[in-house]
Amino acid sequence: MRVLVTGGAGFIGGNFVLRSLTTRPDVEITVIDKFTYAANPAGLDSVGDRVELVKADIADADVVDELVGKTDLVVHFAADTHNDNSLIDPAPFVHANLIGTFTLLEAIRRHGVRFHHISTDEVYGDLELDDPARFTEATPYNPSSPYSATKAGSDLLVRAWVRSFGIAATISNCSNNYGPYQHVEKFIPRQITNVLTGVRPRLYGDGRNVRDWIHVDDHNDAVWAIIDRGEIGETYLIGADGETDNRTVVETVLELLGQPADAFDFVTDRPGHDRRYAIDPTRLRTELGWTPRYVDFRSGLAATIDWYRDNPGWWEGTKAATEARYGSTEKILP
Ligand code: NAD
Ligand code: TDX
Repeated sequence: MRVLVTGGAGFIGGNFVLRSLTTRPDVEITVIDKFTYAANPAGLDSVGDRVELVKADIADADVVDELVGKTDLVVHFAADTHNDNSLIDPAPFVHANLIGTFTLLEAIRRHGVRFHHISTDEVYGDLELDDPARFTEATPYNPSSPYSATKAGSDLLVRAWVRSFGIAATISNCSNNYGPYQHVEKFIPRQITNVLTGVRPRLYGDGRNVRDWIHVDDHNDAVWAIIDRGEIGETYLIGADGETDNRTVVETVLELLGQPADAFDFVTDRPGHDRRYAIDPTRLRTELGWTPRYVDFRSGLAATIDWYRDNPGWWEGTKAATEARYGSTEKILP
């Protein structure tokens, strides 16, 4: 099977490529990636010539048409992905997430190729801390940030192309991922690499916001379950019952790195900061038989800390610039 992976030089797409080479000996992979600031192709160093890498924008209709025309399946990870950046400059988010997805869908329609669209639970907005509800496939869309609004728009484009043009597509909306090869701008790698470089972790607001953490390999195994056994035109939510508040995550990182649990700072909150995300993954578990392998968040986090400690060469080059960007907007609260 020939698979075109968009955004395969990023965090989740890169892990998808690495894992698929082991779990799926029958696949031949081509990656299309623009290699934005978020890409780090060093993660793919070990794949040699088993993967073809194409440096291009998914909004480039000619390149996309040619690549889609010679594949059996497109798994679409490419996106601009960091909420904080979308609050400073939303333009690249509209370009990659909306125009890029539209460009892919038009090629999919022309060539009749199977499409799987990767999306996020942020399209549903947020939940109160004391709300017993979790997001399901029936939850109405209510995105908060420019990032999540463009992801919601991209999901709706896919749904319309299924209904109006009959393309063979599925969609998954996953909760917050953690694991190796995640950019140091994101919460968990930022705090781990802060401690490793002697900087105190930074918690937005009151630190009580909740995210539903899932290991990136569990996410990617669920993606394959949907590609193999999912119903065309359907949406599946991916989550691993990992609800944890941000302060607990930071305290655990500090403890696992041998630091006092209170050695962190509170900083200015993110504007419009979503309070809580929580996924009900019943459909994925009961209909497709998927179960997560990483059920203990603390040990998954410990393994992730080990990975960042053992691979400084992968992240050191981007750390200073990332912190300089944060430094221009955030202030330590008294
Ligand atoms: P990432 O930022 O680490 O990687 C994104 C990749 O897409 C980068 O390699 C970048 O170069 C590439 N890219 C960006 N714009 C492009 C363009 N116009 N053309 C081609 N390539 C382009 O992101 P990630 O965390 O790996 O997220 C991957 C996907 O998963 C995204 O669609 C995101 O919305 C979704 N998602 C992420 C999470 C999470 O917790 N990280 C959770 C749920 C869903
Ligand atoms: O330094 C920080 N301090 C802090 O308290 C950073 C970077 C974040 N936070 C908070 C904000 C969130 O409540 O931690 C939480 C997680 O933040 P991010 O890693 O920026 O993730 P989030 O905004 O939840 O979005 C992520 O999950 C869904 C991904 O970045 C998205 O791409 C994905 O769709």
